[in-house]
Amino acid sequence: MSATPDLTLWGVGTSRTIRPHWAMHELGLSYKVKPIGPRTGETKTAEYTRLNPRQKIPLLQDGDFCIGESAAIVAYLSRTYSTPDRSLIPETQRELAAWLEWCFFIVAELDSTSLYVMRRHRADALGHIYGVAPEVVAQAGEYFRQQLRHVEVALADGRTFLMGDQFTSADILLTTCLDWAVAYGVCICDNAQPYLERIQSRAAYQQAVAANVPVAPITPAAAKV
Ligand SMILES: N[C@@H](CCC(=O)N[C@@H](CS)C(=O)NCC(=O)O)C(=O)O
Repeated sequence: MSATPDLTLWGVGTSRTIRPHWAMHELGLSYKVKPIGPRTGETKTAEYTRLNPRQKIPLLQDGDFCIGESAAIVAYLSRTYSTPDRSLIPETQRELAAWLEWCFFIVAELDSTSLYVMRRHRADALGHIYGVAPEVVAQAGEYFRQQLRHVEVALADGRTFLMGDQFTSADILLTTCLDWAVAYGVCICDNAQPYLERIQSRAAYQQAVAANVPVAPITPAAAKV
């Protein structure tokens, strides 16, 4: 690996695209941005499809290496570019396993099974494609609240971050889901609210929010909410 990485991040404007922006700001990495947005047709161009046949954002190019899936990109950045001073990943094997457990839990239960289901079936989001289904949206919101109890239990011991004293990329994944839930009017639990405010005060979070803004306005149906 070269001393100065050649990083390009494709994608802005959603709860998934902000994750790698944020990880790179936490790690102090310089990178180029290709500000393509969701549902704009920009993920379907020949150039982009060659890089990412799945035609989804975000996508990271690190030199000649490409990786998609926001959680995988964040894990890759965490493992490749953490330093003793700036680390997004725990050190011991067991802590690493617990970190992975949180990452999979957040992506599977909070993002895919709850929030993305809401997105697909809300009238103001992708309901025009997948069908407007208020009952499904309500159930998915309730499922989110149930699953969030596991986070609340973990935070109830007074820890600062999901893994304790160390901020890791699991916190990046969780915060983006909490932001998304708040935007959808899902009540987040008592311990999650102060946690969210604590994390949102991080400089790297605010830099990522600024970096994740689309160049042209994204229509409500395409945006994260
Ligand atoms: N599981 C993927 C989901 C990526 C995804 O669905 N991205 C959407 C935007 S949030 C997308 O690119 N949709 C295709 C498009 O907008 O053209 C991840 O976390 O990266």
